[in-house]
Amino acid sequence: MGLKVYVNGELHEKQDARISVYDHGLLYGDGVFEGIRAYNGRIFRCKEHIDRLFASARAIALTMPMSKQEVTEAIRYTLDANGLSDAYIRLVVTRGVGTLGLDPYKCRDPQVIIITDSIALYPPQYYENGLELVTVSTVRNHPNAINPRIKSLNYLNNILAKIECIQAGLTEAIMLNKEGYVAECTGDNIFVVKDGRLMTPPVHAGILEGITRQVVMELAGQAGMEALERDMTRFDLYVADECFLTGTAAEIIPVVRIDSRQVGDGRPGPVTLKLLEMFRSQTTNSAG
Ligand code: PXG
Repeated sequence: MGLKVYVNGELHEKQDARISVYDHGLLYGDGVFEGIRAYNGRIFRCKEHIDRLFASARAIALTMPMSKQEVTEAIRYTLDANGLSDAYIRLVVTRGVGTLGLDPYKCRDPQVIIITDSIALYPPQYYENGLELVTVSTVRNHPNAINPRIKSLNYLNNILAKIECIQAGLTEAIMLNKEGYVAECTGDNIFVVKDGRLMTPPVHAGILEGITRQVVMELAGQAGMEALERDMTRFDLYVADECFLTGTAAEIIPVVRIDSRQVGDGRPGPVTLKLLEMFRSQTTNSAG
């Protein structure tokens, strides 16, 4: 039996799981999503992901057709039906079927889709040798246009930045906000270590409030490190002792080169590696 996908309360074989071409999720990118992981059968930071999904939906005036508890149970149900204990969970809520016009109020039936699949892990050399990043010219969405705090189905801002870095031969891009401050990468938050302190851009810089970012700030506190949210320019990245990215898929990935400048000594740094070790012990033990 193949993979089963949850669509509005029912499981379908992957190839039979479908939604309408009149769904505004497709026609307008009108909807929200989450990317979640399960480790050893446990849904990592489940409450935080569900809360963020509901906040994203509220922000775009999409009334969720299920309660938080029902969504959580549906994720569990889908994982169990697929016999998955280590998994990537893609939770998608579309505005639903409407007319060929923008009006979201004509869409009466939001679609809830849950895909659970095996995780495409990043190659181990990313963790061993670190990543190279480049700052791209695509500016991160202005919070008063589409707030990056909304994890919406419209990811074109990030995709345009991704195209730029792939064309430069790299896999991840640094996006600045309209003021020129560092915001985040296309699918990851960014941190630097400077003089023993951890720094990451604040939410007002125009970022997704990453759940891995939050976990890392907690871990830094446990390790007795100061973790600060600070407006940063590229200068702060260039002079950092260490740099790393955080995200559900990436966990914590060291960064060793930015805009052709070596970061620190050009190797994944001790603070980054310590936080990665702490993070991995959270996901392998029961605490997550
Ligand atoms: N910034 C952006 C723009 C993201 O999309 C993060 C930061 C990190 O957030 P979390 O909560 O994951 O720590 C993200 C996360 C995918 C995929 O399949 C994307 C994300 C996460 C998981 C899967 O594209 N983005």
